[in-house]
Amino acid sequence: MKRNIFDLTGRTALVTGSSRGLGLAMAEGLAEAGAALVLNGTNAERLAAAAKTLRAAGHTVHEACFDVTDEAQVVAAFKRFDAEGLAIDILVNNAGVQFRRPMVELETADWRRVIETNLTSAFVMGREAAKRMIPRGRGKIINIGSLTSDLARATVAPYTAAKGGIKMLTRSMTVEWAEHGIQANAIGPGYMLTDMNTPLVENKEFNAWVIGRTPARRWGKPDELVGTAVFLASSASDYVSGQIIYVDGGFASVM
Ligand code: GCO
Repeated sequence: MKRNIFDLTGRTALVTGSSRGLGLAMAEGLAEAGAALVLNGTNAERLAAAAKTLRAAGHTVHEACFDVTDEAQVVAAFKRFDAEGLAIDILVNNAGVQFRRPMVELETADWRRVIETNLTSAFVMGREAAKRMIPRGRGKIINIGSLTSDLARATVAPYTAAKGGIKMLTRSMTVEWAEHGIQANAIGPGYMLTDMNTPLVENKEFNAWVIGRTPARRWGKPDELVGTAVFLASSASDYVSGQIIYVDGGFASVM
């Protein structure tokens, strides 16, 4: 029987920021497709709780508690993976923060923090992963973008700049690494029901705007990213690279 091209059995997936929210939802979906997981976060207790739940579901889960914005911690983490014989086949750069403030009121330190977390960390993680993927001749990198990878909204300039950068970093990864069997792509989530967006959901005016502006007339659910994540993590996407796939209820496609 022809192999299931979406099967991730035998592959190991590292998902940054995966103790909750979109990262945890995608990690669970990759595990259900057969992948072993490396969960990442900076809160050891939250990470352990997420790992316990996924292990209880029968999945193979490693925990990697480190800060993706700290280059030394990232380099050390990959050296630990090397020492443990843990080959990262799939990297999902999901870790991110949001900070909403008009630019004229925005401190440079807050700008830098968002850029470091949402963009620079994806570069550093990607570089360390690619150093190991290139000799193996294969790898999957999935960068998590946003509607703001293409569309700007007021008060989220650093997030928008970072997510726009994620789209072009994905293409830079493609131009340098595709010949080595690495496919780098991005997912652009629409307005999703996450902790980060709770203030928006609870704001009646903003909630009404999202519902009216989104053709599907609803917020997205984190597990609605799983299908695209599994596709981009699997051999089904071996000839796809440099793309950003919007999972947004149609938001980015209409005026
Ligand atoms: C915001 C939201 C958005 C969404 C998402 C949309 O303040 O507008 O946080 O940025 O989270 O990124 O794709």
